[in-house]
Amino acid sequence: MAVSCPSSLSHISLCSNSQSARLLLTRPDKSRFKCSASQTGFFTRLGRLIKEKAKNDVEKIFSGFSKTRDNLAVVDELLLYWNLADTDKVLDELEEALLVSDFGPRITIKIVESLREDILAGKLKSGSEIKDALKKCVLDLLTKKDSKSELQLGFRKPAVVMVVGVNGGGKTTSLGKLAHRLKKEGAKVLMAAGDTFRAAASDQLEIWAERTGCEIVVAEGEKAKASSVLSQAVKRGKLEDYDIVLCDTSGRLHTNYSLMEELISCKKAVGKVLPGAPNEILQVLDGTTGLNMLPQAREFNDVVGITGLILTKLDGSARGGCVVSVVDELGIPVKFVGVGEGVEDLQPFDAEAFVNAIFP
Ligand SMILES: Nc1nc2c(ncn2[C@@H]2O[C@H](COP(=O)(O)OP(=O)(O)OP(=O)(O)O)[C@@H](O)[C@H]2O)c(=O)[nH]1
Ligand SMILES: [Mg+2]
Repeated sequence: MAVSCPSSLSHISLCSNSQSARLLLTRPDKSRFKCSASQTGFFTRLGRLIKEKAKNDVEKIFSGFSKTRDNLAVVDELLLYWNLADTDKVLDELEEALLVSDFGPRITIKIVESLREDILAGKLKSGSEIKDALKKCVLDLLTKKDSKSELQLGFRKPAVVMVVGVNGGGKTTSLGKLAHRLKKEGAKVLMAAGDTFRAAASDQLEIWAERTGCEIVVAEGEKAKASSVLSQAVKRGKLEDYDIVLCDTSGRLHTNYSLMEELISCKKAVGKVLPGAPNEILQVLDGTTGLNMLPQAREFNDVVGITGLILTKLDGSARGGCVVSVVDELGIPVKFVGVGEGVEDLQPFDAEAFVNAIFP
């Protein structure tokens, strides 16, 4: 297994050349955080820092939801002239607006019926009170599950994050953008090119490695197994004191049994090198696929246990309601949203900002 280092060190073999590994271990790297034993909160802090920064960037996060905003603009019109006698008609139209925005039938009914109950009980007496209740209802749905939207990186280095999902959803791109964010916070990041199916896949990740100034472990030879690339990367991460190893994987259909089995081997291989790893298995879901993402997420979750979601392409034709459906139906937190193809276009998910963005 060769380990490719695009920056200063070219092709060393970790297995056969432990001398190189030792050299790398002692190489000073001033730019990164120090993580002493007393700083057990290093990873917690890293996850939180990233989240806080995003709050400054709310507009950018949800500029992509213009379609959703248009669909939901009807809510303001409906509520502006609302009076008690029109309740059924207004709630019917609200239901339609939510469905068109991909809220999904289950959630839509939940929201509309809870509003109806409060209106009839006299708790909501004006259009603006109904809108506030609607926003609160959506926010509650997004936050009620006791799930953490910050990255959970554990307390031991290196933390290992696997990125999984169906073909073309944005795994490699999201991994690159995530590496950029983590690097900016001072973490020492290693990438692992675990997509061994497509010849061009590791080239694509190498471009991201160069762009973000990260090192990368790639497969040696065409027949290398994904699980062995990932386990080599985690070994190197351990030996060379990396903070985080980000593992890319091949796109696979959730209905393809043997490919899903391969994902289990990847997870096991990583855990063998570092018990407890991976710390996070993030599933990438393409926001433009709407509610079709639900069965994908369910299947991946059943097979490998998904710890967080990255919803991509929200800058495109995605409809925001699917975010609510995914969180409610699966109980898995959305940790990041992809809002473009650039290096900065991955934002931590902030439920409150999201609700304010779709119901301005
Ligand atoms: N507009 C937009 N495009 C994105 C986003 N994320 C990824 N893409 C694009 O989607 C395409 C597929 O992205 P990849 O990262 O290669 O997807 P993947 O899941 O790794 O694909 P496979 O490895 O083939 O399964 C690329 O053209 C990306 O630039 C996003 O948030 N917004
Ligand atoms: Mg890929």
